[in-house]
Amino acid sequence: MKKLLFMLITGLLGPGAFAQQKPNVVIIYADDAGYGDLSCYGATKVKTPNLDRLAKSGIRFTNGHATSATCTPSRFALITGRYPWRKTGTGVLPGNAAMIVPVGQPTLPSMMRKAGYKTGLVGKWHLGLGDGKEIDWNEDIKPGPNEVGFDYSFFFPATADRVPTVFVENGRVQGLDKNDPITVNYKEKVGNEPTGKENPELLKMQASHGHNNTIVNGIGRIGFMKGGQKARWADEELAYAFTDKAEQFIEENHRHPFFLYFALSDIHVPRMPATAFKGKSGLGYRGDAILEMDWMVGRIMEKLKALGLEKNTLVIFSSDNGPVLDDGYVDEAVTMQNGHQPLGPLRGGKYSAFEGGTRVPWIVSWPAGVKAGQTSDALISQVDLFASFAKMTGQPLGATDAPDSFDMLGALLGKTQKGRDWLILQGGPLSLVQGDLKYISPSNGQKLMKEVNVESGNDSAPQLYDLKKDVGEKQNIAAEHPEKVKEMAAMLEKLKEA
Ligand code: NG6
Ligand code: CA
Repeated sequence: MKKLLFMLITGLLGPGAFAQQKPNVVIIYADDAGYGDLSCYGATKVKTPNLDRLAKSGIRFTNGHATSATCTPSRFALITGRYPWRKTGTGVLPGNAAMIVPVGQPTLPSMMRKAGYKTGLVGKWHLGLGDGKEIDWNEDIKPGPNEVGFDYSFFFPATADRVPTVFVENGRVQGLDKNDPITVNYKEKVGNEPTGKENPELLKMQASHGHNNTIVNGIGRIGFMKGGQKARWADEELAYAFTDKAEQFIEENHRHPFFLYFALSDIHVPRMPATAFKGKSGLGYRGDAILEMDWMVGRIMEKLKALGLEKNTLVIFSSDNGPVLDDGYVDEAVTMQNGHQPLGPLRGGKYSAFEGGTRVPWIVSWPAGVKAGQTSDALISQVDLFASFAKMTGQPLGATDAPDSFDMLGALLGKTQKGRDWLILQGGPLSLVQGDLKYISPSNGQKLMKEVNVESGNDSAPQLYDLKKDVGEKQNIAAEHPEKVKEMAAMLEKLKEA
């Protein structure tokens, strides 16, 4: 009888009727947003009302981490459930790199698809494209996100400062004129368009370091390109273009459970926000980009509300690595800092082994499943989202799937404050966090990365910090605890082999 009733209702309402019980999942993944860049994390010089509201409606995590202090490796971990440093070639990729996400192995989106979700990527990809042969930007570009689990994708290949500066939709460059084919080269100049190096007078924003190859939209890029004139984006439209596509994906798929990975370009360089945001923060374009980022979050929340989905949608906001002020352009982030503290109480920043490299804003909201108004100190990593969502959606994981991903669903949903017992972090050197202690392995690189003005965390001696007492990592207590240092160094080695 029950079965009959089920069949009848399913027949009447369609297969989505029951599946819709599962929450939709939206990961909003900012680029280079620091722990102190949001007002709900203590920023006072800039306001992020939409993010603050999101945090109030759910949980604000104080000890949530990206796996790494740069983009590509953090994204690799998020998508594969595997630590990036286990695989070579997972550092920051050029725009013409081959895809590093293995085809045919389970990924976070392919797992969600198996669980009955429609899956979409909108925004920054930066995990490579193609199989290693030179990419032909004028044909179907494969493999890419659609071959590793996304039903839909609209993205730019690498970063906003790397060529090609075009959108790719489901493997095709958007708006490409066949008579003006695209060529990309990261070794030498192609075509005869001006470069930042040869023609700095043509730039609307000067480079402080690097970024002096092909000029697109008045901005010097990393890498050279020619062709595709009509397909090139204007930086000022990135936020609108991505938000429109994200909304469209939600609109088109809201009758099924959907999984949207919304990877923002903000607040990465070149910071060139929409004109509407320019000058609005009083902190230069970096602050204006924070306002734009917050606006994007607001638009997504409004869309969910308009479709009646705000209660049963789990929204996560986080960032791929910590903050940096001068990342290669003269954009007033430094001169107009005006007291803003992108790191909050942390030390280091983007690229760094100190907490500022990987400890990032992390908000979870799901009104139907998570109690509002919580703060959690649980230690969690983005590498854990794979196993946690597998648990949530009832997907079994094979023995070799997502090997570094732990089921942290209880912590993510605020059922417990207990997170991981330990976590490996990647700045330059690897660190091991265990309980309150953090061990940074010795390394010989420079201590201060001068161009970006970030403390790397490199030291030829081992470092040990008590994060509970000293989240700013000011007191290296390694000399007082030689046994602990030895133990944690050995544990890190063992975990690396595992
Ligand atoms: C660096 C770039 C920096 C940024 C970074 C990647 C220079 C001088 N610096 O090499 O601007 O693009 O790579 O950032 O070129 S990430 O957030 O994608 O990891
Ligand atoms: Ca980044």
